[in-house]
Formats: sequence, C-alpha cells, structure tokens
Amino acid sequence: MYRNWLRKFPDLPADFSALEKPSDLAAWELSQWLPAHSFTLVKEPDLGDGFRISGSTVTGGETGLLYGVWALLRHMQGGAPLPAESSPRYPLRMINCWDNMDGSVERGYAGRSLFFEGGEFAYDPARIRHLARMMASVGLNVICINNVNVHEPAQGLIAERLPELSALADLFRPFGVRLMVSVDFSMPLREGLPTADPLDPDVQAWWRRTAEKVYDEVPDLAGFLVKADSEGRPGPFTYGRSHADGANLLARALKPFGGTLVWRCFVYNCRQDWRDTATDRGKAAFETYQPLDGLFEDNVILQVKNGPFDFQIREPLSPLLLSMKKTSLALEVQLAQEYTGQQIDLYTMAPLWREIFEDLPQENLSAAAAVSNLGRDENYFGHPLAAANFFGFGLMSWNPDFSPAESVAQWIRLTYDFSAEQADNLKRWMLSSREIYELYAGQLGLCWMITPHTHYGPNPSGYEYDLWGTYHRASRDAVGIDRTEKGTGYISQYPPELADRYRDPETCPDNLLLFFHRLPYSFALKDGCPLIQRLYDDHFEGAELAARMERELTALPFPEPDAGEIARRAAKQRENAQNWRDVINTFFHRLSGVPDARGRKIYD
Ligand code: GCW
Repeated sequence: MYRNWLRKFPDLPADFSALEKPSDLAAWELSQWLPAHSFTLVKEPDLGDGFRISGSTVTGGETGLLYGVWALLRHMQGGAPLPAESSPRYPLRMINCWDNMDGSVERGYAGRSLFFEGGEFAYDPARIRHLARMMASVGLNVICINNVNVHEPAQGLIAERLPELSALADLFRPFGVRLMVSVDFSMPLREGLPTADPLDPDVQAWWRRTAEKVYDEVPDLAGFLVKADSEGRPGPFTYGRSHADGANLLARALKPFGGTLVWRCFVYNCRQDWRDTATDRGKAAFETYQPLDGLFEDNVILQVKNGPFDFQIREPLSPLLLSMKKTSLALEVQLAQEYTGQQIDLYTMAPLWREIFEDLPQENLSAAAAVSNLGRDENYFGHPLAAANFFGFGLMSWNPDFSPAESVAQWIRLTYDFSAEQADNLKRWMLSSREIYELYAGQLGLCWMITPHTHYGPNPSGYEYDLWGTYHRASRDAVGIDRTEKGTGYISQYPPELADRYRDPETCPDNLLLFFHRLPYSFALKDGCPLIQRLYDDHFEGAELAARMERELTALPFPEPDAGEIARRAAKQRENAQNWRDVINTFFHRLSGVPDARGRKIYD
C-alpha cells in the first residue's frame, strides 16, 4: 500500500484487537522503532492532547501520548526539532470531506470517495486506518466524512445508517480521530415533521431525540457540521429565523453529549444581477453574522472561509474573522485545489496559511478546518506533492507559528531519500509554487478569471455576466472593483488600521490592489510599472517559471510511481500556464489596445 510520508514506517498490524485507544497505539508505534525498554510512556490524563518529552520519558494525556510519540518519530526519521513540551493551539483540527454517498467527491481531484460508493458505505479498512495514522502523525483529530451539501442518502447517516457510522468510527478511534457528520437542516421534514422551524418545540424535541440516538451508537462523535441557507441548502431563513436560532437548535441537542455544532458562514446571494454594482458578495458573511455576535450557545463554532469570497488565489482575510469577539470561530481553508490547479498544478499552501495565521487574532479561534484533498487514488492526493498540504495543515493547525519552510522540509525528508541539494531544490520549487501559480492564473488580487463551474483553466469573461456575484469588471480603461466607501463600502467591515491600509492604493499591497480598487491601466504600481504592463509581465514570467519548474522537477530522482505522476502533471502545468498567459494577455490587450512594452507575442 502507498504510504505517503509514512513510507519509512512499518505497516500497521492486521489485528487491532489489542489496540483500542491512542495510548495503546502510541506504545505500538514506539515499540516498532525503539527497543521496548528505552522509552517510557507515562499517562497524565489532564494533559489531554498535550505531551512532555524529557530524557527517555514521554508524558501525555490519552491522545497526547500518541502525539508525543509522533513528535519523537518525526524527529528521528524526518529530522524535526524535538519539543520538550507541546500542546495544540486549537482543540479541533479538522478535515472536512466533501464526499457524496454515490462515491463522487465534490471538488475532489484525487479519485472517488474513500468512504462511499453506490449509495453505500464502501471502504477498505486498511486504507482507512492508514489515513487515520497519517492524521495522527501530524496531530489532526476530527474528520467530517460527508459533503456539506447533504444529498440523499447521506441524510440517513444520522438515522438508519448509524450502525455503519459506528463501525467506521471504531476504525478511527485508536488514532485519536473522531468523526463528524454534515447534517441537513431540513432533516425533520424527511422524518415526517411538518416543519423544520428552529423555534418549533416538536422540531427541538426531534433534534434532541436524534442526538441521543446518534450518541448511543457513536459516543465520541465530534458533532455536526452544517451548511445552511447557502447555495440552495435549506436553513432557518425559510422560517424567518436567524442563524443564531438555527445553530442553537442543533447545539442544544448536542450539548448533553459534549458534541460541537460547527456552522458554516458561507452565506451569500447566489442569484445576483451583474448589472447591480451596489451589491458586493464579499460583504455578505459579515452582514449576516456580525450582528449575532454573542448570541450563540457555547458549543457552537462558526466556521469562516479564510477570505470573503471563496478560496481565490489571493483574497484578504475575511473581516468576519476579525470581528466576532464573543463567538468561537473556526478558520476554514481548502486543501482541495479547486481554484488553484486541482492537484495537477503544483500549489503548496503553507506560505498562504502563514500569512493568514499572522493576521488572525487567536483569542476566540478554537478550530482549524481544511476541506479535504483526499481520494481513492493510490497515493490519496492525486499529485504526490499535494500530500505536503495535508501534512503541513496538520502541523500548522497544531502550531500556527510553525514555519512553512520547515514543514515542507520535514515532509520531503520523511517522503524521499534525497541528497541535501536535491531536497533543497524541491523545497524551493514547492515554496515558490503558490507565487508561480499566482503569476499566470491571477495576480494583483484579480479574482474570477477562471472557467465557470469546473474552475479549471482561464475564461476571463466566464463569470462576468453570471449570477454568482463574482466580477472583475474589466473595461477598455480600467479593471477591478472599488470596495472603498466610494464604491461598495466593503472596506469599512475591517478594523480601522487595516481599512486605512487598504483604502489608499499607495499603501494597499500590490497583490491585493485590484481586489480593493478599480484602476486605470496606466496606474503606476509601487515599482513604477504601469498596471497593464505588470499584467503582461507576470503572465510571461509565470509561464516561463512553470516551464523551468517542469525541467527541474523531472530531473529529480523521484521513485516510481511518483516520478511518472509528477512528470505528467508538470507537463500539463506548463501547458496550462501558457494557456493562461495567452488568454489573459490577449483579453487585456484587446480591451486596452496597449502593446507590450517588450514586444513579446500577444495574440490578436
Ligand atoms: O464555491 C463553492 C464550491 C462548492 C462548495 C461550496 C461550499 C460544497 O464550488 O462546490 O460546495 O463552495 O464551500 O459550500
């Protein structure tokens, strides 16, 4: 079996009867590596996920022992620095799978679902255990197994499918990983109630009974995840109720069992008229949730995407993450490379998360969630190097100060037997891959130049006259959207210092310029380069770098099957980058009529 960054570790045993809990597994992992007597494991339950390593003793809580052992193993095998003590910054470190029970994966780029096929549970227990081991090795502790768009028969996961859910939970449990399920807000209707109104006493009683049955079968379920009133999903708005009413309904049902209700804040009008320039989709989440701050039960976590739109190549931090002082929050990022090359183009995310975490107030952030990039492909991730995103997310949701360079270096050392020079070369390309992608697929904070629906490849007018609220409004003279108070007013959702920084094009970082401003093509950027010339230059440079990256990556001695996969994907990426370059350059050239100052080929 393909083992990713655990390839140098021994196989898990086939018989798990003696390995019921994380501390059992901690002892087993250690015994494979070190003579049994050289390390002692001491359980100190109060430490929870945390651990201490001193001399030849690892002290930790039930799960902390397993994380402590993995810290030790990553140190021995991957050269990671060994902490004397450590505990995670966020109690919940979650992977959100968008898997449907028919076996498809929404925005999945690594094959079909690892859990489902043909409307049924269908999995290989050995692969599930391996996935759980990968999670434990980097401190991840929750997996939501089904799509937030809950299509039948997935509603049944909390009804007639409970025994199967319980069997899957048993596989994850020894690794300290708890299951979560996405539930549908209108579930009471499915079960015969006339309404799903959160203030209706029968609905409340129904959710309480349901939670009781669920926890009878899966006593350590992490909780429910909900996408409500978003992109056609049902929600409390149907009944004229607020999202605090909706979230609290489920939270109260889960509370007696210690369950958490994770409520996504991805709410916006997806039927906008492109002619309406006053409405700004970016403002929607803040407008919906900020007035509700303080009204949520204490086991509610509001899960907010990192940016105000939708995992675009470059977005500013969502202002909602900066403004909910009395509510627990989860940061949501996307490992699935929906808008960033779909696990064909190389796009290493740790540098992106570093920026996000740097700007993020930590006080009420209690969880980090990542939309999964997993699938049934042999290597789980499609692109062999996309595994580093899963790995890095684990390390950075344990410790958001973790260095992106160290996370990538550690992953490479664990995964491949490279010389220092080869490893360095790979690390350099991985760490610069995000900027390379940005150069050819969207720079200066310019979003939505992508092909609608598939979200792969360039189509600069594709979303322009559509109803999704996703416009760049490029014209003959100018491009971008004015989001200052003179425009849509989005900027006023930020705390004053940030708003001040973004408001003035002179102080707004170039890489967000067209997100916040509408500027003429002649506008001089910080280095004096006219805007239109930068658009051309970046696209030429991005395509050149993608070609160079292909040459250098394919010269590295990757073992098979990785070598073949990487070569195929790097070649496709080179073609993609050329296509982006030509389509976008021609688009702007046709609009503006401005020639490239360096006389390079732009198609008419
Ligand atoms: O942008 C959209 C994606 C949808 C996804 C949605 C979400 C699960 O294109 O596929 O649906 O985001 O985050 O809910």
